[in-house]
Amino acid sequence: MSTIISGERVAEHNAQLRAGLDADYEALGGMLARRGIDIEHLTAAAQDFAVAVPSWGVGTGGTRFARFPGRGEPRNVFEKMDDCAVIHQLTQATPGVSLHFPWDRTDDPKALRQQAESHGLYFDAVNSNTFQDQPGQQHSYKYGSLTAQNAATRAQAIQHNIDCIELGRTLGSKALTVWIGDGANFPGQHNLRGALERYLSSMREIYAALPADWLMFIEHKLFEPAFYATTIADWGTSFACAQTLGEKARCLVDLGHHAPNTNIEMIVARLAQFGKLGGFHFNDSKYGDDDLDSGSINPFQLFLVFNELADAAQRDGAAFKPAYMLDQSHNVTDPIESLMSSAVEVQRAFVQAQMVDRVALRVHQEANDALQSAQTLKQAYRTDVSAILAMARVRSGGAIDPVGCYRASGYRAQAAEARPAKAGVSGSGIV
Ligand code: AOS
Ligand code: ZN
Ligand code: ZN
Ligand code: ZN
Repeated sequence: MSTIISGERVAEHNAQLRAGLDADYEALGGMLARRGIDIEHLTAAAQDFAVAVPSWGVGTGGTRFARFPGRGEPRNVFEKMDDCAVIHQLTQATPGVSLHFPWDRTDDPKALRQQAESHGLYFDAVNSNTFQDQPGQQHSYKYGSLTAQNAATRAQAIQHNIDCIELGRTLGSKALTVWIGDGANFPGQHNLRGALERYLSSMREIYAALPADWLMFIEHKLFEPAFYATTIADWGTSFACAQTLGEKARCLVDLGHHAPNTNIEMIVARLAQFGKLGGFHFNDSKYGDDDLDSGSINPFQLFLVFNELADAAQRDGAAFKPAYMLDQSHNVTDPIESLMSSAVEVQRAFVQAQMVDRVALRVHQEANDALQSAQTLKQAYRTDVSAILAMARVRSGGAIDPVGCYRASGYRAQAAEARPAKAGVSGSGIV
């Protein structure tokens, strides 16, 4: 397998930090042992954890007002894959890449797959895009895509999704994520029920094109770009559609797609209970779909989501396997640094949730001891598992401090030279 940053450089970096890590790891191991937890078990679980990186996340994002490009941004999907390879090399937590079409289109999908495999990467869910028009496109999505009034526009949007499945098949993906921007800005603009009927009829055709071992993820979002009524606005609509479409249709929860203060962990519990939790787009937000770095605003919520996932995994065993993906927009940071730290934050929440004493929790719940129930969760959440995460990385060949190692490598400066700025990089606009 080929690495982008030299293995010696990473080893050198690790050598400088190794003694400190060993001491921290031993101290943490002792503390956890007193709680009856085997640190080695957690480290092994952390090594197995994976969250996919969005191809569109390695370019600098933007808002509806402006985009301030960064240095050395990838100019095509092959360069995006190089950046993804760096993220995985240093974190050892992101072997999957989620592509977005047509942003990531290539005439040579086989070469793309080969490049990915040479870096130890694979392709996670592919995302379709019918929320903007592409040059030369016959029918505009201005008034909707899968729900459009115009049958030819709907047919075009359906065909695009089927093309995405085809491409994904060549690349080895096993799922299609469908997020549409369809909705209305004015009361009366849509017959609300009619729009959903058209959505379902379009989705049935896409569903029929899914290979037997594929899943389809329905991503809901409260608002934006539609500001009065979004067709797939909430998990209830998503669930009803997934239920109607069939076994292969599941719901995808993007953490930023809910009204502020929504109890997202409860949505996760509900979808898991009824076998419809397909996966996640992780990110964080303060107001709406801010697409900030995972764990940067509300890490406790992220932990509570993983607490529900740990509960579901315990109940349902190996059959419970939601897809984990990041979906972020990096406007003021180096996207590679943001994606590395975000992957680590998601992995942190996962490990902390493994530490919850579920037997004690049940005892407290059955005794109606609200305070001790909450304390049981807090005990896990307050435990700093950084040494476990770093040890998992070293053992898998990654970096003890991914951002530090990345900065020392000079990768961004090299990329800036190799990739001179180009206007209008696709897939790095407003997400
Ligand atoms: C949009 O808000 C959604 O989060 C989608 O997942 C979207 O496809 C992605 O953000 C890329 O634009
Ligand atoms: Zn998303
Ligand atoms: Zn979003
Ligand atoms: Zn988003």
